[in-house]
Amino acid sequence: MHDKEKNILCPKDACEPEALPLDADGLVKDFIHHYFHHLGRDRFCRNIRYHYQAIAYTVRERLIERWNNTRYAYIDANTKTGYYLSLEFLMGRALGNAVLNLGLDEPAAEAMQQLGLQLEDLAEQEIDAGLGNGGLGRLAACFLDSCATLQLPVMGYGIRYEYGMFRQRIEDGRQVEEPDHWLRDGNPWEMERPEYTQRVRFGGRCETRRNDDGTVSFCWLDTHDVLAVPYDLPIPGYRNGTVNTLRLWKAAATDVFDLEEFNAGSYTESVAMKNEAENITMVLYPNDASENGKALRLRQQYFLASASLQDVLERWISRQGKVFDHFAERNCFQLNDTHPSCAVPELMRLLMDEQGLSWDEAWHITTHTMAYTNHTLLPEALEKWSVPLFRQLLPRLLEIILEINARFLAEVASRWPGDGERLRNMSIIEEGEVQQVRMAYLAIVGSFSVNGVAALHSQLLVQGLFRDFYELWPEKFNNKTNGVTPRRWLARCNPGLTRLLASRIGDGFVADLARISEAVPFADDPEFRREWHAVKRANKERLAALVQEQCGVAFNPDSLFDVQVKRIHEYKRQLLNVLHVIHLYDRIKRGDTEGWTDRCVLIGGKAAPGYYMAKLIIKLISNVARVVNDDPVVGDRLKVAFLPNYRVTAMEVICPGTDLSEQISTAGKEASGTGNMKFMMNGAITIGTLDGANIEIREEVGDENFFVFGLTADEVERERRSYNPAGIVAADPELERVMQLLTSGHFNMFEKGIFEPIVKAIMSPHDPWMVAADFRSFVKAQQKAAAAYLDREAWTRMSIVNSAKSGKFSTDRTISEYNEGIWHLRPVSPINKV
Ligand code: 4GP
Repeated sequence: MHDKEKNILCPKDACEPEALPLDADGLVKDFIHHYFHHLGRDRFCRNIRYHYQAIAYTVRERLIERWNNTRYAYIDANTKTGYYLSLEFLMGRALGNAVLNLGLDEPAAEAMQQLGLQLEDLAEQEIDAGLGNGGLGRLAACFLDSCATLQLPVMGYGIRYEYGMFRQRIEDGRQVEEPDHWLRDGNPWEMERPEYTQRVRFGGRCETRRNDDGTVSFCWLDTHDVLAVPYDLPIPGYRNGTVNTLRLWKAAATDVFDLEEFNAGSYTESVAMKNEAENITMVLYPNDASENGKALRLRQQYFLASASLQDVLERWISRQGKVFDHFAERNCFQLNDTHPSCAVPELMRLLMDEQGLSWDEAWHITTHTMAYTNHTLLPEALEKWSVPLFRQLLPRLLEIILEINARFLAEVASRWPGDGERLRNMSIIEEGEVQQVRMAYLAIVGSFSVNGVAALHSQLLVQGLFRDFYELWPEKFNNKTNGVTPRRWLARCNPGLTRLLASRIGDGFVADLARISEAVPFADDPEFRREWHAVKRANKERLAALVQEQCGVAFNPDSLFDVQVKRIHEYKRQLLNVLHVIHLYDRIKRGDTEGWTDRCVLIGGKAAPGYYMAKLIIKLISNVARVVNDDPVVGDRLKVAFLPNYRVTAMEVICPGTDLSEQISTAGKEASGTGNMKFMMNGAITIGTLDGANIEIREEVGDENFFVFGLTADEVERERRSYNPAGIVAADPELERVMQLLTSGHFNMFEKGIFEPIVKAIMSPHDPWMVAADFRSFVKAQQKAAAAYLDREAWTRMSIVNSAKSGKFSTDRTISEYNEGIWHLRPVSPINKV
């Protein structure tokens, strides 16, 4: 391991290299250098992977120059820093994004052409960095892009999982999971930084010692330590010279062999110990918005929190000394959901046990630096860890948590004297057969800010889940509506539309999406509409080619492309979408096709491997698709496909080619949604419930440019009490026929009874997702959409308006709000030598 004390300083200016050229010739020269000298390939090598690696290294070194300059500028500015702590960063591919943000798109494409290569073919070689499940992880990735673009000193901290999100194959209509060994061919974008390795402790026991001077100190003894080795990824801002850092931790064993065991001949056992340490960062838990509960997951969470906080403290001490008076003014930690919330007691521990601060001093710092974002209202996703597990794995942390709780409950008791029930409800420790630590409560108590991710979600949080806390500390609670980065989700994924927009309003909207509204008047310009339609049409052809290749289903680009891609979850109601597909099929079979709009329905998404119903829904979609697509009577009127292995890279082709964006969750359940924003930005029109950010999208585009349907969140809760799906089905002959097709086994002729659990779920008066309740209004909204699509001019107009009114949904806006309301960081521009 590197010795931190023995770093040899590089004389600042003496060894700094010349700035690298940004023109095509310069790129060609460096590409050739990397290909032959660095990668060691020769003229006989035909493997395109090495071409990708050569261009990746060529781009990377241009990032590194800016990365160093950014670091120097931050050190010089000596200003407050933000840290985004997240167990997930769903980054996708890096090459295209780096090329775009560095402004190298044209020279890089030209350089590759000079070499007889296509830049886009090389980009296709890159494996997605799939270090996340879905919305929460992708949001973290968009946030990093926006922080760098706004030149905010923000560093991301996460885990370098050896295996990211599993790859999904569909076999006989069912999901099969395969490991995603994304690092197999190396990762040219990461830089190992062993000199910043940290040591993270687990297990052992605690001792309280009375010192000679009467003070008490706490010791955490006999721990099993694991090393955290950082790998840094460059995060380029958009054409501004800033490159921020995402630091991902990998676990490594402290000593490769435990000598004692080795001497005793237990070679294999001692190697097994090494495995146990390294297992911590082996695999991403593939659960989206639902329970994990496994000890290894808690280890991951603490590992991230501890390594990151130690890293920040070490940097602080190296620059400011062991004085923490101004630490809270100069540092801010944003916790991405409760996953990293061990950071609250861990910062307390580090400040008290290792830096000698008093409880009150440490608590002041902790509660002035931590901020917590909640991403879901689903109760099953609210993390709880059993007290016995905590005691075994993190005994010192548990002591601190219990002390935090005792002091907190005293505050509650003084505010509401004699209210035992409130004390029980608000306690960080849930009583029961096995006591549990409620991580969300720990995060709220330890933070100065708690936010939801869309207006409705933030409102429901303070009215429901967190009501008691809101009554106690209303000032802590706020909303920060999500967004997506317009770099990846417009400029990069939809160059055709970007060029068209730029031809009329200039290209300023890429860095300042509010300006996209300047395109609104062009919705009335027939020539602009014609060009818009042509771009959409080309994007639909690209999407159709993907569907053909991946699913073997022919999508006709003249049809309405109706798309729902996201994690498979009952609350997101892919099932409602399937019921509508079955209804359309039924209409065709009955000959009820007057004024028909041809439609291609695409559904994609991964199900958590242990989520039985979600997996069954995938099977149903696949089976319905087979019956529909194979029926010659149906023909082009309806096509259905399930796209396997939905991921960031697939969405980059999907959202530009979509006409109709399905955002159909049961109202009150989807915290925000961000797919909805990507579709809108690319000119798809939403069919959606009044849920999450759909509400704000509708506010922006107006009711006439949005197909709304379904119960509101309030209505859902009201109607739930007397919900009677059997009555709803009986009163709706079309829904009855759909249910009849399902129960008769029409879609599972040789797989008797497999969909019974689905029928039962729909027909249950306790169906939490109330699928039957919204069927009729969904069908009506779909009819409206289908009719609207037949009027190409009107549809294109709506499409333009959607895109032109997407300005609010840039993460630049979201991050500006985080900064103004929570972080208070000053933008810093690097002294731009390059
Ligand atoms: C997701 C929410 O389900 C989604 O509505 C939201 O847009 C996204 O977070 C980002 O805020 N939640 C998760 C999760 O991905 O694991 O809880």
